[in-house]
Amino acid sequence: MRGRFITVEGGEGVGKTTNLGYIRAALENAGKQVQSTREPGGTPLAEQIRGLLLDPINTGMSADCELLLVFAARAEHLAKVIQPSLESGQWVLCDRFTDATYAYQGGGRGLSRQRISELEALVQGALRPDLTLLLDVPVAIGLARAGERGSLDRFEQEQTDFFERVRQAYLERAAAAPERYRVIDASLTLAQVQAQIDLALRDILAKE
Ligand code: Z5A
Repeated sequence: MRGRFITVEGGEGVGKTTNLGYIRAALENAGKQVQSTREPGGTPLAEQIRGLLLDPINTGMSADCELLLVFAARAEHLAKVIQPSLESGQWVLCDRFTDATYAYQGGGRGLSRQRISELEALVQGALRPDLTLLLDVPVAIGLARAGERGSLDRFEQEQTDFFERVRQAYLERAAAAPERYRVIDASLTLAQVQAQIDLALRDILAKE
């Protein structure tokens, strides 16, 4: 049986990395084989594209170049990891996917959603996540949490209004398709965040 595709999304410092291991363990405890991966990246070539996207040396990259690099990495990731894993029955747990493109390149950079959706159709065909956990925190909290790390990548150097647009784009997408998204209030304590994640996973696991 084909596996399920779960994505974890959110802006800066919302706690995706912190919670991915927890989500993986919850799925494995339910008897699922899990392939964890991330975007941009997930294959050697796509990780090289990630390097181009995040490197501050590329400040000033055109928004269209950024968009096409994101989808180039995604095409490789889908062909080499996501599709084969799903077809072999594994559950794929992905740190960011195309919702991030709508949020960062659409909301943040102001690119046309129509153009993003055309590339989405070209690269993904009908494939969409079965469940998207959107970890949501006010931008100031996320930036404060992320700011505790060292050097900033090319996206992290953006200003607060960029991240506000990213957040709004995510929330609008979640509101438009509530059957696919679970919005998690990630401003709460880790235990409270993980209780919400448990609830969200219970639904998809119950459908099996
Ligand atoms: N990007 C794009 O533009 N278009 C696309 O299509 C895709 C991606 C797919 C790389 O993403 C960049 O790619 C991303 C968008 C762009 N750029 N940005 N910005 P990434 O996922 O690799 O990088 P990130 O967004 O910078 O992730 P992050 O900052 O590492 O955030 P996080 O993983 O969500 O947070 P964290 O590291 O788990 O937590 C941050 C801190 O908060 C840490 O100290 C935790 O201990 C703490 N934390 C976490 N949860 C809590 C709670 N509940 N309470 C208190 N403290 C907490």
